[in-house]
Amino acid sequence: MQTVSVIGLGYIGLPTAAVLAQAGKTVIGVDVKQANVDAINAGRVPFVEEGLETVVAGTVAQGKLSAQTETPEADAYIVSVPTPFKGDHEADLSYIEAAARGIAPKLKGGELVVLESTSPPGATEHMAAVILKERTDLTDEPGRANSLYFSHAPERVLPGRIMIEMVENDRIIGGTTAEASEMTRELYASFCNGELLVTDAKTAEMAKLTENAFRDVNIAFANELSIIAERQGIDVWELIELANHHPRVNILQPGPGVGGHCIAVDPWFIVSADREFSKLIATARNVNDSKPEIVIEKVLERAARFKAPTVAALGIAFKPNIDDLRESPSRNIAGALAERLEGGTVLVVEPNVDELPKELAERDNVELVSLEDGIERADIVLLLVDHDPFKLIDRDLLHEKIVVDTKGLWR
Ligand code: SAJ
Repeated sequence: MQTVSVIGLGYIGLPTAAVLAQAGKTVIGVDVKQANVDAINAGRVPFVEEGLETVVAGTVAQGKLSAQTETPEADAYIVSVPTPFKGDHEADLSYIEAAARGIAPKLKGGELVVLESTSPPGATEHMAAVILKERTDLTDEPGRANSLYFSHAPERVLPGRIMIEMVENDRIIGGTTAEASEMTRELYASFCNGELLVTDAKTAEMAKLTENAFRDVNIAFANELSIIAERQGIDVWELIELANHHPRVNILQPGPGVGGHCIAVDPWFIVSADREFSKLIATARNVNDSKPEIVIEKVLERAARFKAPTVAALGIAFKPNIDDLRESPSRNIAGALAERLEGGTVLVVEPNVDELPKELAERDNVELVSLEDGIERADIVLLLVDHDPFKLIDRDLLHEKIVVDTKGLWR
């Protein structure tokens, strides 16, 4: 497996392509966006991820990494495309199907096709079925000249630490056959120093969803506590800190809601696979999704005493110290306040971006401002994300302000 094609050059696909190229493979990345393809071929990365651009620039210069819009012939394919929702929180597999149809005509027999996208149970077999339907001359029975090999190898890297975790994390590998698992293990061993844990495809799919559902349920517990504690007049941060001294208690941190494209999404794939028995997982999702409205109402209540309230919304990324605004509860809170604050203004402070997302930019009562400017002009300072620069502010600046601190940063 010398030539590897990575389909989908996003937050996961591009780092995967880069580390494979760094490990000596010839990597041809595929993306539908011509602008991304051009950027990568020029050694540039179309988004922020610590340490990635150096590896992309280096491997492109060495001729080990290139990008194109057409699926090429390769020894192995890694599918890393989005799995968004459709209908009632069900997984939309159309991007996986499109990738599979792009790969099918290029196959000769002997190739490995790995699904990396987070997927509901059964998606790897579905991808295999799409390819085999197009190529009735090929088979998934191992050991023949015309055999294909399919597996799932979910990524588990944390945005902001992708280049480290891609190499260091243990990895789950689930083939639809033992032979497919073994080929996948061999491919990932070329760059992954973590343990490579082999199972079947469906268990691998479920394992990834389970990890994120576990975290979501734990955050929901913290968020539920934050609601109860506030009503009881208790500081939730102190409460959690104290409880966490118990040797077997480790509660996560509450906040304005759960964002990103993983923790807020993946648990629904378990729910949609078995609605009847996923009660806890579904409830946790709903608790976390209820948090933004609670924050909005608290700010509206505080703002009622002002004729033309000005709220500084500190942070609209989905978590600290990144520029990723996708599925961000803070961004939605800023938008909702702009809409619902009568005669009000929202000053967005987000040190990780240069411009506001469209729905905020097009409102005339929303501005992107510096931290100093935002605090100075605000009646209400609403802390939404615990970005590092917010930790260090001079607390005296907050004296005259109404402060709503959703992360307990300034306790
Ligand atoms: N959050 C809290 N309280 C906490 C921790 C997080 O409110 O105590 C919020 C964050 O602010 C954010 C959301 O949860 O809005 C998710 O952030 P995160 O840091 O928990 O996770 P992600 O989405 O960046 O990455 C997760 C990781 N999964 C786990 O930790 C189990 C990562 O390892 C996965 O690779 C990634 O999902 C993915 O791609 O699935």
